[in-house]
Amino acid sequence: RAAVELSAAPDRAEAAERAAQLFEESFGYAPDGVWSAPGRVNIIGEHVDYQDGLCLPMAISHRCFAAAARTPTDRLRLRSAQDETVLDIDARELAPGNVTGWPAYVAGVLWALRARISGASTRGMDIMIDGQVPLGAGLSSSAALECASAEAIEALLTLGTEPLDRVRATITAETDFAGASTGGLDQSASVLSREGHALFLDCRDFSTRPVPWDLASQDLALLITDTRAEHSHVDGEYTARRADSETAARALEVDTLRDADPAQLEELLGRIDDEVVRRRAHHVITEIQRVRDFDALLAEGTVREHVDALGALLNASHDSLREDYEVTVPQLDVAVDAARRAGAHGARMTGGGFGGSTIALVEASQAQEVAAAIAAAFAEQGFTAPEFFLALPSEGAGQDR
Ligand code: GAF
Repeated sequence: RAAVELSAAPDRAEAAERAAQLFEESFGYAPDGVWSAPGRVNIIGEHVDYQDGLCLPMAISHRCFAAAARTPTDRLRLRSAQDETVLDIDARELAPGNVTGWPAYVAGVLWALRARISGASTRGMDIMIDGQVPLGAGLSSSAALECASAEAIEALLTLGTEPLDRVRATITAETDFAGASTGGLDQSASVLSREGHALFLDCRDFSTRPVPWDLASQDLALLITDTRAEHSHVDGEYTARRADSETAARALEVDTLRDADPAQLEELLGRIDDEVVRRRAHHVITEIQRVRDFDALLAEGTVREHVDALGALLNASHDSLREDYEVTVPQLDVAVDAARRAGAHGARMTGGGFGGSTIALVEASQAQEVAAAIAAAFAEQGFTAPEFFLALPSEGAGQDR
């Protein structure tokens, strides 16, 4: 089989330098600083964040950079290295609906952060975005954009917010300003992740705990496959799944499915009349339990020591998302099947689904082979060629220079 490329993210320091240069070329003066935030993969705990569930994401090495400066005007001026759309708006007049496209994800953060702080400055700023998280790959390029912007805005306006305030503001920006539904998984991962660790996230209160996830020292790797099947969860399917899970919670007379006891699963499911809603509930309740089980294994030993059991949980998560939650597409299923057949310990889709990426837990020495097997399966099916990355657990949002 032909060797495939496992793409690496650009070097962080070099990318920050580039963002500063782009700012200077575009605005004609040097920025006050450069801030960045990473994309993420979710290792396990999918489509549970909006039901107060548990998730285990990690930040990846691909980041979005924001070079920015405070200005003595009232204007918010936004530019991007990836898109020609520019924004130049009176910063005092930001309101949901008056900014569209990618700038809404930045302007919305300014709007949401200011709303949290009484008497916050409304002075203007210039921001140049350089997004290095692959777009449309389900790796949270929009959360990275929001969270890099939040770091820059916090620093420029010295608002005094804590990381968790920024998580909440970026969620509000996405749901109330940009108009895309989201449960908070992506923003939490982008802001709160620690290098070398996965992030145990309790979506009930967004409390977190770093979980050691150093695969490289254990000769293991997490292979990301961007299936290149365009995904978009601004569309109706994501909203429909949320609605189904809310219907299930009402049928079970709980606030959210987090409160449904997995030990009573069969009895609880028996109380849901609608067959589709019952399957949706089955996914959410069992997925939250899988995160507990995954976390318990990691608390008890290394990934290497529990690699088979961890892999089995990843597989079960994908199968549940395919059969019960119905958020996979053929590209996701083919990538997962090919990875498993090529010897991955476990593989699953990651993120919202309907396209996007998969992850596979593999022996480091077999990453190439597994990627080649996925590429071959895609060629056989006539799918667009996928792209591959290694997921290295990276640091959350912060200042670069
Ligand atoms: C998308 C959403 F933005 C997240 O909030 C989460 O619901 C995820 O899909 C599914 O786990 O990434």
